[in-house]
Amino acid sequence: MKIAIVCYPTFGGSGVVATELGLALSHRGHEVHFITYKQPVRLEVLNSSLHFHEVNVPDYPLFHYQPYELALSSKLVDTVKTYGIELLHVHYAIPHAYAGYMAKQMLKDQGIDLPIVTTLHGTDVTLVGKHPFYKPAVTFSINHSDCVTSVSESLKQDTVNVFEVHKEIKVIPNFVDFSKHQHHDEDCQRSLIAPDDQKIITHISNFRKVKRIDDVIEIFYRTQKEVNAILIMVGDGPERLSAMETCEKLGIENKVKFLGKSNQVYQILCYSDLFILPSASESFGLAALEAMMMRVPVISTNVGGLPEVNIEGESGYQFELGDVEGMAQKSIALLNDEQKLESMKDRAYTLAKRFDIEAIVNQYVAVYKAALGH
Ligand code: GMT
Repeated sequence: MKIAIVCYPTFGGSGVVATELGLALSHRGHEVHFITYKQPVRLEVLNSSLHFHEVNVPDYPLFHYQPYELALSSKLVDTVKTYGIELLHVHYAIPHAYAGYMAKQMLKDQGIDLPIVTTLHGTDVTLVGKHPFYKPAVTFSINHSDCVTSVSESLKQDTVNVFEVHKEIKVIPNFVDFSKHQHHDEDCQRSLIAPDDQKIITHISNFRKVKRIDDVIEIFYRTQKEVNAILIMVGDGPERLSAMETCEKLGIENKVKFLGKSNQVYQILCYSDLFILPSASESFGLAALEAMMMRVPVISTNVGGLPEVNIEGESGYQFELGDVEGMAQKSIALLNDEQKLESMKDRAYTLAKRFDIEAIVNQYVAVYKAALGH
């Protein structure tokens, strides 16, 4: 198949999923075309079955807001015609599903049928999409997609609750690639980061309000009083600066390392002992799954799709939103119990295998075939 993928090219989960899916499809012999404003961060190699087409939005002084959707839909039309694209897969409804619909209509005018698969990722429904300014357009683009998928049962339910959806939503969970990333103790170089007797706690996110960065710091603050530990903060976003200030106020700035955006998340997870994700909302929690794949147990809230990924008492523990004391106490207990920690690391790894890319890519291919009427 010749497939065009539209996604955000940044470090966010939806972009990562879209890119890894495209890579896997190209390995299976499909021709994949990424169409977005920048080369996706995980798309390192381009070849005859893996293309990138940049969407340019020239600045024009008349416009207060530059019309990205317009440029994207025009680029889609051009690319579909030039390369004979058979199907469009858009990740994140806003504005991609809308631009996809416009492209589909323009192509229809020229006698070309382009089926659209829309994958909902989370904040496009639970946060941004339900805003009254966007809701009618998002509802419309969901209902006019040929197939709609969501990354968890929880997100499917949220979508049905928020929008008047007439389309069936198929749940296809996010995935990880075990063939690319394996935990090998000998490759971890843990000793470069911390001495043997020090535990390593990690948090990875885009540092938005929804990630409850204050809770991450508070959980660590309480934990480090009882356990010799450091906290590694990976990612960047609006809450980073105030989190750094809080660490200074609490006198733990030497124990908290802010690494910023990193291409080395698997390397960092490899030497981590515990992953913290106290989010206020999380449709799936790809970062938690990536941690589990690297044998890192997860302390998380029980919101959204997190209970579908992090299994209570097995791969980690779940708490009510804001229960920093509960999360700290469980972190302390687990990090102080070497045997329990080791068995939970093993179980986290085993449970991550439910989301191995091999099985999940087949589900997307089946959806593509259905959209194409095969
Ligand atoms: O977490 C974010 O804010 C980024 C966002 C994105 O679009 O990249 O993540 C969403 O999609 C991910 C991939 O499907 C999910 O794993 C995240 O749980 C989801 N984030 C939220 O629902 C807050």
